[in-house]
Amino acid sequence: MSTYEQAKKRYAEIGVDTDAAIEKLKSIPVALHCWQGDDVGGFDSKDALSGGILTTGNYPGKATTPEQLMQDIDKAMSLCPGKKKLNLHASYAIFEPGEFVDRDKLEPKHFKKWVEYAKERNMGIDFNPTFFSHPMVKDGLTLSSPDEKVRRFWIEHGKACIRISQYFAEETGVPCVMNIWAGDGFKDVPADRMGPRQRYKEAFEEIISEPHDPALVKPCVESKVFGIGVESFTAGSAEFTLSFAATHPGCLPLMDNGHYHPQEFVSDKIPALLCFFPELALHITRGVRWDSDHVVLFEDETKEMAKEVVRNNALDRVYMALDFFDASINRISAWTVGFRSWQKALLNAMCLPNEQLKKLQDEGKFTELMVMQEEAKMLPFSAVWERYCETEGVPAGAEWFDEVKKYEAEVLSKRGQ
Ligand SMILES: [Mn+2]
Repeated sequence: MSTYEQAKKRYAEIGVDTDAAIEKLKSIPVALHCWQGDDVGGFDSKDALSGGILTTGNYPGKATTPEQLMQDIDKAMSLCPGKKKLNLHASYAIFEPGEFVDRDKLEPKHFKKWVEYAKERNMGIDFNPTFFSHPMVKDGLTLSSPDEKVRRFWIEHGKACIRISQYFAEETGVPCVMNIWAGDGFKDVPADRMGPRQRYKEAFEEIISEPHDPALVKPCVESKVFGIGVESFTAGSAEFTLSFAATHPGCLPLMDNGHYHPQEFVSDKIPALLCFFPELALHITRGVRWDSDHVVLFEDETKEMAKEVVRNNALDRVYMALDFFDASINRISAWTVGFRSWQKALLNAMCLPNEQLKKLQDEGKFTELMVMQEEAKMLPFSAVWERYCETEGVPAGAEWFDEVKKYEAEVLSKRGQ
């Protein structure tokens, strides 16, 4: 018997069908974020990264053109099993030589090359207006600014992004999740906490009033606890965005697991929101002591988040996207480790005896529950993972890194930076 056949038999004994888990996972899209490839640089502005977020590190070989970024995304995706979706920021607009429009004037045509790229690869596209790294961010504020000119500029940007999201969905045939996150806030103690939030609320409302098909465009609002340089106040706090989503049908809450206090867990928040929202969205990341956006690893909280999506039968209600950026390591490896880790977490969750465990809890058999949950950690999961990778035509083990090393020698190291 092969290693997989043995593992399959072992899992069958506890009522888990590993073949079915593998087949199911192949159909579940996960969005890969373009911004790991160039440290959130984008193509539309030479402004340094700002808005409360920060990349650290200077690993050589980052993409500096759309062609390079696309080539790098292809390389990373070729090493990852599973169904992919592309996640773009508005700052990744591609202009013709000599052409430029500011963010309030962006049009679908500025993303035509991305659409062609996605269609050739049979992928949908998710989208994000870019409310940072731009001279119109005034005193750390965009949509919540008291300056009407500033606020108007960013509202027009948001509306342009709704139109572009509609274009993505129509072209690819896949709904586009459009996430609104702005780092608006104050470094020090504000005198007015409600005014900025009231303006932020009205700005959100204007943006989502832009005509769109709610079946094709899924506007989301993402919260945050604080950012670099805006430590004392964040307009889009958890209560703010959650309340907004709850009171605006068609608008989804988006939880980024780096955007809460370090002892809060998004795994616990997922089922809470599933009780109320038909759909929600996730940014999957790894915060080390703060919203550090480290590469996602196959670790406890990652596994726990995946379990909450899988065992609540919510794979078709939760839009999953990765969101991290580490400039200190090979960026293809960063993408690959992160994407593979979330795939492992989903597959692991699908290979647990979830119904049995739930039954033990409901029957108050907490001793048995602890024993079984601990024993489940030692099931031969690696054999199932290897089979999944084989059927997806990607390396099952660390040999994927040989491909990255080759790519670094042949492609990345030749980029003059
Ligand atoms: Mn995020």
